[in-house]
Amino acid sequence: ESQTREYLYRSKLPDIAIAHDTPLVDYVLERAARFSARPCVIDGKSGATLTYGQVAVQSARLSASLAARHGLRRGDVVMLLLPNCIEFVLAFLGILRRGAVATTANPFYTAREVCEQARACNARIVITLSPYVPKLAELDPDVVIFTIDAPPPPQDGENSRQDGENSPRRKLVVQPDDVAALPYSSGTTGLPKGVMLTHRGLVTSIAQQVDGANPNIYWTPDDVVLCVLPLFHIYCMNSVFLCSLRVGATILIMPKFEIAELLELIQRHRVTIAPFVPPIVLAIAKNPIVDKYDLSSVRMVLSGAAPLGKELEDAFRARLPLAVLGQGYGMTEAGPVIAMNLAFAKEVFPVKPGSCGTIVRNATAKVVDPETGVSLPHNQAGEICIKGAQIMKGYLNDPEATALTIDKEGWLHTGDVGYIDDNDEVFLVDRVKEIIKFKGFQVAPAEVEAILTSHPCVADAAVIPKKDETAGELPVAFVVIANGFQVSEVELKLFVSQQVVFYKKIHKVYFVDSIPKSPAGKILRKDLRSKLELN
Ligand code: AYL
Repeated sequence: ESQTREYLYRSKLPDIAIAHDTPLVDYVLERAARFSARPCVIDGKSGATLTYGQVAVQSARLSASLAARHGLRRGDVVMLLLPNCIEFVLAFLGILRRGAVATTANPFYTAREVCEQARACNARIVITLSPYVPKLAELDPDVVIFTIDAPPPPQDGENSRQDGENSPRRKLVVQPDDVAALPYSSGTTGLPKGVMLTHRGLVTSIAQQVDGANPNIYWTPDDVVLCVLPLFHIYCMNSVFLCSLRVGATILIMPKFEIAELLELIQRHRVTIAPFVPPIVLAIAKNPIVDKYDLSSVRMVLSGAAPLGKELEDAFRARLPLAVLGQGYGMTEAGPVIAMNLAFAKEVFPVKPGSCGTIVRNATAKVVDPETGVSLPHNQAGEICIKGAQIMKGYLNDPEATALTIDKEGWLHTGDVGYIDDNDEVFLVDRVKEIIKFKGFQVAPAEVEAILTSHPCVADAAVIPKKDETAGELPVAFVVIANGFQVSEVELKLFVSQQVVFYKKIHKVYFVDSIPKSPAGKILRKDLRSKLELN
């Protein structure tokens, strides 16, 4: 219980001064005037380009329009239900300029999933495309639906309206502890919850990545950063979009992953930075068409959000020998970046394959025994905990779940099991949380279990991950049929898939007599996992 010595881990990079009190948009666009004529965002498909100057002006205009037309105010929540597109970037910045909050959702979500999130965070406005409007039919009629592909005509005087954009008053509108982004995550247990990321937290996270004399990730205004991962997910929102703005790089937007198109875009735009997830790394490592393209411009490839196997790392390196490949490790609630590969730094450090990076600067980590809470020395595996100004403020309207994740001393418990080696590199080995990761996307077992048990023929259900070569993990279900009822695997799979986005679908149903549970009623997921391995 009482431990004489705490084992704490920090970056090898020195701490830096961070502009904690600056609103996020001012911070990321701080040097934009210097780059104003340079390309900021390019739409990969059409080639349409906006410069930094245009992004600054158009996001301010959109911000003023949301305020003038819809009365958008500080603290209001706006949902972005969009694929990757230039308008996502403009809308996100426009919302935050007002001190309002951007909650992001997957446009492939079913109506049920979209409405649940929009209602839970009391979204006042939804910014989307017209094909997705039917998903919003069940929302309160007061919610404003703003379609960017069919926008209303500008109102008189709207474009000329200054609305205090550059007045000193605006600086006072946004406070550092105001929520800026509200992505949803199920964290270590239960249903998806709104993760409150503040201006201060996000400024800190971006500074930890790209600021300082020796930035952990060294990007310059000459870099072209590929934006193929979904902007609604924190990885791309933070480490691709916001970090690119901060350094003045060009963001090349692709709405969805398609291998030939991606390779073609890399070649055409001389992409230098490629942030990926393991399934994309796998596709590039394995697909023979890669040889048909000139990918020599790529100097840095980041992988994160799910484990990257050592063999895959090697196979990929053989394919793109000129690029530095490394991993970042994060979690939405952690702000999100916890560790980042130091081979991406301006002055690089030696790193090992398989590592998830080194703890980011201006932060502290520890590795604790999940049973006793005692902190552990180098090379011993335990639950990774992180502390710093970058972590979430908490879960929206959920103090209990917040207290389960961030302890009284401010440590965020990740639910990831790993160790930190003698070179201070993080290696993840397991998870002690429920979450399933399908191609880096989160699946909350509790959500799928609730759907299954809502079926009249199902008495009880448990959903757990099954290892898979391409997806990493697949959700599979153990189901207890209610007495006297009959239902097939096919029927249950269909019942779930009609209510969820593709990655939450059930890939296999195992019918069982009972679900193993602890005396307190918690599903013993470990027992089910070992059952799967015997199968
Ligand atoms: P969420 N290797 C293995 N597992 C990982 C890794 C990794 N490199 N990164 C994340 N995970 C798992 O909230 C881990 O279980 O955020 C972690 O708790 O959707 C969980 O994914 C969190 O899932 C970056 C790099 C953000 C990574 C991220 C993480 C985004 C995933 C910014 O630059």
